[in-house]
Amino acid sequence: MSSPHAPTPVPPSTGAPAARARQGALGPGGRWLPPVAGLAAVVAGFGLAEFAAALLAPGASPVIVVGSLLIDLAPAWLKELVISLFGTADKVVLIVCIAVVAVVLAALAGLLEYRRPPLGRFLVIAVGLVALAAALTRAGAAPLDAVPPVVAAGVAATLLTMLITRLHASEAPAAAAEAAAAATGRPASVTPAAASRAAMDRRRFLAYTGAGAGIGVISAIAGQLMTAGTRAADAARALFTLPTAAVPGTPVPAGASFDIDGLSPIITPNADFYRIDTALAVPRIDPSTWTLKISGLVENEVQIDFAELLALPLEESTTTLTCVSNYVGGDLIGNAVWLGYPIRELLARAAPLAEADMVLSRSQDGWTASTPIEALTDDRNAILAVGMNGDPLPLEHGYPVRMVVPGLYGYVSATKWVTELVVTRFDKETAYWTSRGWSEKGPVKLSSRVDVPRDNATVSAGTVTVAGVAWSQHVGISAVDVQVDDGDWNAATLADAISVDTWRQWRWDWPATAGSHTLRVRATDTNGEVQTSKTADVVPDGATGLHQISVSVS
Ligand SMILES: Nc1nc2c(c(=O)[nH]1)N[C@H]1C(S)=C(S)[C@@H](COP(=O)(O)O)O[C@H]1N2
Ligand SMILES: [Mo]
Repeated sequence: MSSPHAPTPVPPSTGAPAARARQGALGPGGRWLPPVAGLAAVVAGFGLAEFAAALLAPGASPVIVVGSLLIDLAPAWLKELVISLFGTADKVVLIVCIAVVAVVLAALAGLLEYRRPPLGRFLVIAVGLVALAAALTRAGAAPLDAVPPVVAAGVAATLLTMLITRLHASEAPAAAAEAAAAATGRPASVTPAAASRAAMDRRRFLAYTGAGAGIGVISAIAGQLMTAGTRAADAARALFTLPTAAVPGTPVPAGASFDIDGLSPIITPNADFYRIDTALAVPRIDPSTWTLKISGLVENEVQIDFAELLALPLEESTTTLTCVSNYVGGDLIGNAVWLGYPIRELLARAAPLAEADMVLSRSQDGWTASTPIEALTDDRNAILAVGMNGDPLPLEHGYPVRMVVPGLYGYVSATKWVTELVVTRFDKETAYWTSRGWSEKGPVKLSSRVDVPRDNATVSAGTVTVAGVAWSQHVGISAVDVQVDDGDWNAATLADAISVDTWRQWRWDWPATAGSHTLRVRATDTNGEVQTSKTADVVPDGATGLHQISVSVS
């Protein structure tokens, strides 16, 4: 019987001394442990990131985000090659490729961390940074989209460090013994206490590896289950072909746009359209489950589903949408061609009672807006919109159905993800923003903006094009004037109007002289009202004042 402190011989190994020392206590097959640790760490990070994405940033799961980036970056010939080889399975092929690359990188990170710490961690963090950049540069990226990649890299790097540290600890005694043996020429030996500590470290290493991988797989599955509804909405939107308009809108006249660099395009592309809402995660509604209910002070309650809405004669209209929080010169404004059905027709079916003066619209996530009933029943194009610039409504702009009401700020009219209209009275109910200090009524104020030159730009003396947009919804713009410093007002040239409900471009050729100048713009509406120079804050019912910019002329 050997004493607890008697050295235990290590079984002779067959490799060269150097290789044996490196292999340490891992024994045959042990060289797989570092790459396996790398994989477990990455699976844990990836799984928790999927879970975080499902909770906070649906649509920003690392695979989707990196995949979309690769799709955008891939040269045209490669895309065509993949599509010609794999057809509609191209996305599956892409995801399989990403998975293979991820497995290789994970194994490599494990090896690097084992052989040359902290290179493995660095590799994981570098890949995380690429995913982070991909997440934040996507069109419509939200700050929360940063969470999944940060979680992925943070969890993977931490777990990898822990696992490899255990692994090194588990083989330290044997490695030390082998090193001593090589130095003394005597057979290598490890004390039983050290050997049992090593065995314990080894068991811990294996347990943590398994636990990490297990947690990763379970969180990824949980994330997938949580976003099943999301995917139904996304898939439905992707398959949805917008019906054609039964009533086409006024075509945008060719003369509505000036070709001037930096001037806002007359129609704002969906990807550039401002977004304002209280939704932390964009509501995802499966349109096959969507209904709109009209109730309250009505003779007949009305309910309509998505298929019924699409079957109605849809109308196209171009309407500018703007936010009450838009400061003078701000960019919370856009103009789109909407496709939808007049709300007035649906309200007529419900037959509102005479006492009703307001419609409280409610979104799927519980946001509300209070709209004067006459704005929804008069002849303006107040619609339940399903299309925006020829596409189904983007998810963040209200898919599948939102309201668009010309002439009113968004907070009192433009309910996205709308599911309910309650016909009621202003003295009975308030809405989300009107119960938080904003005005009950929110007509859009007459305003104008200089787009070119940019504020603080430097231009050369001579003729300088000054241009921008002006709007007076539901009334129309009749004139725009520009003032340089405190000089006279100069009449700008107006582009053609689409309708009184859209903004209008203007331009003026400025004979610019050297020095620093201030340019100021002022619009006049078709009622002869001149835009006020009196400044008002955005609270409670929209900013006023004149937009001015500074330009230095050299
Ligand atoms: N469901 C819902 N709809 C909403 C909001 C919101 O927070 N939730 N914000 C409103 C506000 S304040 C504005 S200005 C417009 C903005 O619409 P957009 O994001 O499509 O530009 O949506 C309106 N509709
Ligand atoms: Mo708004």
